[in-house]
Amino acid sequence: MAEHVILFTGPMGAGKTTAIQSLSEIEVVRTEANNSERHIVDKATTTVALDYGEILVGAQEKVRLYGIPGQRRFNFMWTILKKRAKGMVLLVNSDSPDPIGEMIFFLEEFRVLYDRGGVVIGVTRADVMPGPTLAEIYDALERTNPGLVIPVFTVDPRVRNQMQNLLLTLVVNIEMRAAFGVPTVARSV
Ligand SMILES: Nc1nc2c(ncn2[C@@H]2O[C@H](COP(=O)(O)OP(=O)(O)OP(=O)(O)O)[C@@H](O)[C@H]2O)c(=O)[nH]1
Ligand SMILES: [Mg+2]
Repeated sequence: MAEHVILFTGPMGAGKTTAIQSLSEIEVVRTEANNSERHIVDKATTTVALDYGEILVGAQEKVRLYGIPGQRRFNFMWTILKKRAKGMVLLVNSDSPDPIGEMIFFLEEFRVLYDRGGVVIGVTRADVMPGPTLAEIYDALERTNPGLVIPVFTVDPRVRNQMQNLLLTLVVNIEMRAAFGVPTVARSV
């Protein structure tokens, strides 16, 4: 059975745990603890180690879904989770103080996942607060990472079919690049 290992990244409160919960066909492994930083993101709990779920796509391809803790103080887990993954769903909440800055930060931090497979970006919580437009996001990507092909969607991680579309786009991207050997762009020249 073919298999994909996908990492959900992005800042605290972007919706990584929610997205994996929406997608997974097995009971999700979650490591939630009380959120001591409610002044920064007002939610009851936060991931402290990882999330894990699974979903089958296409002809019996298993996709392993891992989520990182968004808080920087748990970034030792980022190093561990980064090792196995072959693609990334980067979620950025549009009500963050600096959505574009967060997006560029996580893309830089997990850039190896683009080189190994591919990346899609989901802009979340746009119903809570309108953030940057898709055009502004593509401009920022082109400025900071010229030549990379990264689809961007506005999504609500609570809605399963929106997350399925995002995930399938990533899987198709990864498989096309593997099949046709699309080169990855050099970091900077
Ligand atoms: N209204 C609205 N709520 C959303 C949306 N996306 C996520 N949420 C909510 O925002 C919160 C996101 O929390 P989590 O899924 O725990 O976020 P996380 O990225 O796992 O955060 P950490 O584990 O702390 O890094 C949840 O309460 C979601 O229900 C959205 O598009 N709209
Ligand atoms: Mg989480």
